[in-house]
Amino acid sequence: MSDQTGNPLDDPAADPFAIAAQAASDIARITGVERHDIALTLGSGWGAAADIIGETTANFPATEVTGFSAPALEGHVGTLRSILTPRGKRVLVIGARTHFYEGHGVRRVVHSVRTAAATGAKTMVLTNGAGGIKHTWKPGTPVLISDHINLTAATPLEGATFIDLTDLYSMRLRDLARSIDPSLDEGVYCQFTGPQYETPAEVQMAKAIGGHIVGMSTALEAIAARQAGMEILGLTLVTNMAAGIQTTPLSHEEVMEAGRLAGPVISSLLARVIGAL
Ligand code: 8IG
Repeated sequence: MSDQTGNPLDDPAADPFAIAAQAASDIARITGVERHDIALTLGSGWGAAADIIGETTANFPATEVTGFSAPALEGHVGTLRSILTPRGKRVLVIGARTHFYEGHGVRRVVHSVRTAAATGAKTMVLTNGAGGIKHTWKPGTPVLISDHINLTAATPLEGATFIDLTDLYSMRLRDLARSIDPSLDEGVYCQFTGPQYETPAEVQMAKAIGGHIVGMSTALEAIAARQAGMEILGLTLVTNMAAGIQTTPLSHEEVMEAGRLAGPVISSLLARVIGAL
């Protein structure tokens, strides 16, 4: 049974993996594709990449799939796509991220990842837009995620589920991405809860504990992807210098604009990486 929101994940007694399996069968029915090989979550700034990865064979609202919620934010497209790459791989493109700050709980945040795993995907590519702490990263710089620090005080794991997170962001896939763009830098992603951006003091804390990127997604999703046995590639578009690193205030418009400007470059990067997987 679902509660009045109509989302079955909101029933505490429900099994989130059974709901993900149902979602995967919805996707197979809608797309006519029995199994996907790769899943790709598109974050802020990465949206245009889907168009050049391959041939879109299905494009549909995420809300047609069990457990998915309507998009909360401009710049986050609430659609799912099935793409066939030139080399014959099936890519499930998730343009419908649910953020932790929406307050629907971690099960909903990681549902797309669990669904991707249930469709058969062995590789999870997580992209996001975020703030950069390194001064050398100007807005519009893509960087690889090398590791994360989860500052949400939440986890997608339930009960005594001990999961190893060594090499969470696969060295093999980072090397593969660097073979396509040797200039790619990498850094540690700190997931804050949001939705407010950090204070300058919080950015200094993130820096002091070993962080290089501040954002509001990805870490919880990566944990769920690892639990599901997937190999993970994390890519950040630095859309802004983190608060206090630059002297002017952060604005959502600035973030969207940096995404627009960097769009063509990072889209071709992402398409080439996906093509090489
Ligand atoms: I786009 O500076 C984007 N998302 N936490 N901080 C956090 N999230 C972000 C930022 C940022 N920029």
